Amino acid sequence: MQLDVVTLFPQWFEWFAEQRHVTNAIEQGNQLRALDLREHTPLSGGQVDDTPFGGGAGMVLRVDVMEAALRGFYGVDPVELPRQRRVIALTPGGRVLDEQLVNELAAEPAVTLLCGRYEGFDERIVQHFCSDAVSIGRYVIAGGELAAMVVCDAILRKQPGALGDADSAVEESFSAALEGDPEYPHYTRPAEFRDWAVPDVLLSGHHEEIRQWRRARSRERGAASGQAPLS
Ligand code: 6GU
Repeated sequence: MQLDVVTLFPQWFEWFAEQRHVTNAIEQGNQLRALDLREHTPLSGGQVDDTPFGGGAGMVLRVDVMEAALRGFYGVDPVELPRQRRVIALTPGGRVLDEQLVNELAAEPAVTLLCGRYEGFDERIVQHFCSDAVSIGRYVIAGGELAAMVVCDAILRKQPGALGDADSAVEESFSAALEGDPEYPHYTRPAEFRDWAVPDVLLSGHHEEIRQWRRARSRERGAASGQAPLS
């Protein structure tokens, strides 16, 4: 897939792009680009934002600047863009990212993530250039960049060949294999440590009993988390 991030801080993504599952995904033919929102700005001095109409705190990313950026990167009128690829505004008020949305995005051939800063986007950006607005949770962080990295990480690790062990994404938290429940607890050596025992069943070698024990612990965690399982 082609994954683009439009950001005022493209250099932040250099570190991210060096992470193993990301380099693996790229070697498998996926693409990750951090595109500089300022590169095509029509305003002087690299200006990208402005004060909000109606007053209030903070600065708002300008629609003309985003239009110029998207037109510059993709060579089309950006109103056409949501028909060609998923274009996602990262904003705290958006659809909350979960495993279902990650799976949906991971299956797309092309996704563009727009990072908000300051008070966010001029609403016309979201309305006319985007297919979706996505949030990584019900709290506010200073900008969309870290949210974009979360989305990129979640999507790229789903790409074939991204993880060292192909099975690690099969039976993991929230997967269909666990019916949407969180993962069961893991233990490794040493089997004896202080007086904290490893559950006997895991040392028993009885694969079916282990499977049942894990499924039960996974269900308990799902119930305790208060989150509905996958439909
Ligand atoms: Cl996508 N952006 C910001 N600024 N804060 C957030 C968020 C996004 N998702 C949760 N909080």
